[in-house]
Amino acid sequence: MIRIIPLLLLFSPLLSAAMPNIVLIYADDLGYGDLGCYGSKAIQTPHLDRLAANGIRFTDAYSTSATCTPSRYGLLTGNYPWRKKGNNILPGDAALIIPPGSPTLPSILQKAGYHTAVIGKWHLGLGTAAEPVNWNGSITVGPRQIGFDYNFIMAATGDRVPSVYVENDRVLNLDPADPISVSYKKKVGDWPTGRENPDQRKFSADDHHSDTITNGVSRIGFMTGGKAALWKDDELGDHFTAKALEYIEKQKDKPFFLFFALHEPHVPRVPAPRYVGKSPLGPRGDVITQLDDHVGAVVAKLEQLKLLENTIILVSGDNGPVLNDGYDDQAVEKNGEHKAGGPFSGGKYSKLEAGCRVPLIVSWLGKSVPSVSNAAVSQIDFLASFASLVGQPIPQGDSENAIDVLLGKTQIGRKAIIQQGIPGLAFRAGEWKYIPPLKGNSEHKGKRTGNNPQPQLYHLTADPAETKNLAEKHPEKVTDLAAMLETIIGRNIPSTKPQNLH
Ligand code: NG6
Ligand code: CA
Repeated sequence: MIRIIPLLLLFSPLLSAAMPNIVLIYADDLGYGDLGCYGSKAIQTPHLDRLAANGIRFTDAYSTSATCTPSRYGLLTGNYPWRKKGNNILPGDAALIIPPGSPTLPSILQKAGYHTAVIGKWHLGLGTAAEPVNWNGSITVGPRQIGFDYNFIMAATGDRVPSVYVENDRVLNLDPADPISVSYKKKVGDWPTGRENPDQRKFSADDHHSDTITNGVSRIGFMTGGKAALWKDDELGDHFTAKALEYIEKQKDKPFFLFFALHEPHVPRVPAPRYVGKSPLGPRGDVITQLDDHVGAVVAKLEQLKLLENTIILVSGDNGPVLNDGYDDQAVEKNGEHKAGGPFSGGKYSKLEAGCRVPLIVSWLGKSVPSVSNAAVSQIDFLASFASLVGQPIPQGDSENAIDVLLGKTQIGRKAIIQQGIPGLAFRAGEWKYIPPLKGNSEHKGKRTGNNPQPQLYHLTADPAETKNLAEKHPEKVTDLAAMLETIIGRNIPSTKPQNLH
C-alpha cells in the first residue's frame, strides 16, 4: 500500500483530495495574547492575522502541557506525557523518549503514503540509554525511528548545548578533526563559560544558563569542539525557514507532512538584524515579528507552488508565554501593557490557563470556512484526527478524532481537557476548571503557578483569569470533576509499547 498510494495519486485528483499536505507550524513559548489576531496591539503579526482571517481561529485550544518536551510528546504520540516517567524537560544529551516503532502522528501519515519531515526544535531526545547519542558519528536513534523521513533539527533548545544543527543522522558541518563533546554534569574542554567569563557573552544570564558560551551566549550544559558546526543564534529562524521552503519545493508533487517547529520566541532571543527594534517590546517582541515572517514565507511558498488548496496549515504553540526565562533580554522591562497570556493567568510552567491555552489557527483554502471557533480542542487529538482524515486506524490511546472540529465543521469540542503544569495536572470540563490540591510555590517569577493545598474550582467564562476559587461554594462540582479526572488518569493505555509498523 505504502508504495502504491502515491503512484495512484498522480492520476487521481479525487484521491489526492483526501490526502492534503499537512504543515504544522509549532511555535515555542508563544503566548495566547502575542498575536494581533489574538488581541496583541504591541506586536504586528500580519501574516498570522491573514491566515487566521482566512481560516479558523480557535479561542479554546490547548497544548497538553505547559512545557516543551511533554507537549511535543503528547502531540506526536497522542498519549498524555504524564503517563510515563521521565517525560520532563530534557537536557540536550537525553535519550529519545518516544519508543521507536510506536505509532506516532508522522508514522501514521507515513503509512498512508505521506513523506514526513521535522524541521526546527526537537527536544525529545536522541539515542538510547544503552547507546547514547554519538555527536561525531551516525545518530542511529532519533526522528527517523519514530516516523520522520527527513529531519533538520536542533537537538534540544536554543539555551541548551550542543548548539549545532543535526540533519538526518549527522551534525551539519562537523569537522572530524574537531570532535564534539557534551556533558550536563561537568565542564568539558576549555571553552569559556558564563560563570567564569561573564564578559565574553552578549547578555547576562542566571546561573543555570551560565555554562558553556557559544556564539556569545552562555547556555545550559557544557560542550567543546565542533566549532565549524556551531549555529549563529540570529540566523536560526531564517535557516530553519529556508530548509522548510526547500523541503516543500522538493515534496510538492506528493503528499507531505511538515512539522515545522520554530524556536521563536524561546530564549535566548536573538533576532536577525533586520528585526531588531521591529516591536516596542525588545527582543521578545522582535522575534515574534520574525516568526510571523517565517509563517508568511511558508504560506507564500505554498501559494507560489499552487498548493494552498491542497494543504492544511496549522499554527499553534507548545506552551504559554514567559518573559524572564533565564536571560537578561529586557523582556520584562520592555513589556509595558502587553498581555502575553491574553486574558489568562499564569504562563509557561503554570496550571492556570495561560500555561496550556495556546493560539491555534487552521487554514485549508477552499475547505475551511473562515470563522472563529470556541470549541475546546487539545493537541492530543491531532494524531487521531489526521489518522482519520487519511483513512488510517486510530491507535488505542488518549487521542480522539476531532477532525470535524479542526476543519470547522462543528463547534462541539472536547468534553474534557487535561492541562499539565510543573508540577501537577488541571482539568477543564465545559466552563469549569478544577485544579487538584497540591502544595508548592504559589508564584514563579511573579506569575501564579496554580499550586494550592486546597482544591480550586474556577468558572472560566465568568472568570477567565481564575481569580475566584469557587471550590467551597460548589463542593459537588469539585467531586464530579475530580472523579472524571481520576477516571481518565486511571485508563490503561497500552500503545506506548513498541510495535512493528512495517
Ligand atoms: C527550564 C529553563 C528554561 C527553559 C526551559 C525549557 C531554567 C531556570 N529554566 O528549566 O530557561 O530552557 O527549561 O523550556 O533553567 S521548554 O520550552 O523547552 O520547555
Ligand atoms: Ca516551549
